[in-house]
This record gives sequence, C-alpha cells and structure tokens, in this order.
Amino acid sequence: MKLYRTPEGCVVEEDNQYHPLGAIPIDFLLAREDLPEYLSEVIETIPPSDEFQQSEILAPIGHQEVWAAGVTYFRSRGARMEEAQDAGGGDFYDRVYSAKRPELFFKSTASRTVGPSGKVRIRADAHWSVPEPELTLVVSPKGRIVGYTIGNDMSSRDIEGENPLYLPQAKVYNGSCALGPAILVSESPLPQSTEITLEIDRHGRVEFSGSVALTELKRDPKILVEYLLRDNSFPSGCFLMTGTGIVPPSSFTLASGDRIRITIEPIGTLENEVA
Ligand code: DO4
Ligand code: MG
Repeated sequence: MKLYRTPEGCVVEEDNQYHPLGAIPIDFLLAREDLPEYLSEVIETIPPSDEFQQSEILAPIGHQEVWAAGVTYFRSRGARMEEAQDAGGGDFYDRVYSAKRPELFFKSTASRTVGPSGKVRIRADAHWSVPEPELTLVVSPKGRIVGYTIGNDMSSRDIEGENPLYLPQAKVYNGSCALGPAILVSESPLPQSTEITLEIDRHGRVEFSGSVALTELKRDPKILVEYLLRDNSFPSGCFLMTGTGIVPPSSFTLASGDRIRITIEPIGTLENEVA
C-alpha cells in the first residue's frame, strides 16, 4: 500500500487502485501509531478509481522533522575521510563507523523539502555538491517504523570536508532535501536484497550511475530509530534517512539542470531537477 500527498489531498494506492482520502491531513496520518492498519480499514470505505486523477505529487510530509544517519555504509566512511584530508584526515569518520552510537543529525524541515515535481538546490557558496540517495524511514511518535520512502540528502562535500563543525551548513539549506514519490506503508522490513539506484542525467545523457544493496547498510534501522528517540520526542512522527552507500567519484559535482533519479523498488522513483 502506498500513500501519496497531492494538492487535492492524500491518496492511497493498493493493487493499482487509487483511494482519495479527501480532507484527512497527512499530519493526522503520520501521527498515528496504527497507520498501516488504519489505512487498510479506511480504504475499504472509499470507492477506488483505476486512474491517479490528481494534478501533482508533493513530498509526503506535513510538519515532521527530517533527520539523517551518517557513515552507515563503508563507502560513505571512505568518501568522508577523503573529503576531510585537508582537515586532518577525518579519522573520526572511521571511529563513528564502528562505534556503538550512530551518527544522527538534523537534516530538514518541510519547508526545505521538495517532492517529485520540485527542484533540489546546490548551495551558492559550495563548489562540490552531490545527491545522497537514501532509504528513508517513516517513524511514528512512539518509534514504530510505519513506512518507507526515498530521500535525497543533498550535500556540499567541500563545506563538510573543510571542518566537521560545518556539517549543518553542508546539509541544511533551502532545497537541500527531497522525499517521495510515496510512502510505502508497511511495518515489514524491506528485503536485504533491495537495491537503491542513482542515475544523474546531464544534457540528456547519463553522467553518473551507481547502486547499492541494503545488505551493505551497517546499522539496523530499528536501532537507528531507538537512538533517535532517546530523550527526543516527535509528536507528529518523523522521517529518518538511513545514510548513503553511493558516492560519485571525487571529480564529480552537480550542475544546474542535472536530473537526479533515485529508485528503490517497491517504493518507486524519486526524480528531481537541480535548480
Ligand atoms: O558524516 C557526515 C554525513 C554523512 C552522510 O550524510 C551519509 O553517510 O549519508
Ligand atoms: Mg547522507
């Protein structure tokens, strides 16, 4: 079952049938502990249509905060150490990769987050920018994983590499986050064989592509959530990005007009142009 947000309201897709939820706001849905069960019951009462009739797909977010985990894949550990060479080699990235406590950081608010039809941004004062394609957990107020979506943790590698204390500036700025196209509403963990793929098109040609399987994710999503909710409350639920395992080569930086395509079956494809 997938949950979309559109200007006309939320829509649930199940078995290629679309059930418009009318006036039920996304904040009401994401604040529920029983989201999968609730939606299954509600759609029984709403006549379906076999066409998606809405005008646009928006990011599936209301007032939730977006958080992110870092250095959860070996590839990310290496990339961080490489970019921090001038700042002393970044052995703290190696340490956090193997530490018990994960790296968790505040990533975005809804106003800085775009959906499938929005444009992501590179910072005007950055010269080395990349997308980070990440499986993103949808977490209830009490810490239940009630769904999954696709996230793009847009990052300024030069700012992050210059000094670890600049991480918030490298990560949090206007248009620095994309979510969507839908929330796969499910409590069951995604199979370990699930692939995340990234394609970046420039002038109609694929400039970079890569993929990674969830087997490479070092941390258990449930443990990431457990740390996030330690002494931290999320009355409307929250999103938690689980880190990137795909890093383009160091010679690569995003440019305006690039198209970023991130696919995680069975969630779908999140595509955004760079403003
Ligand atoms: O440690 C900095 C952030 C790393 C990150 O965003 C990632 O590994 O995905
Ligand atoms: Mg990231």
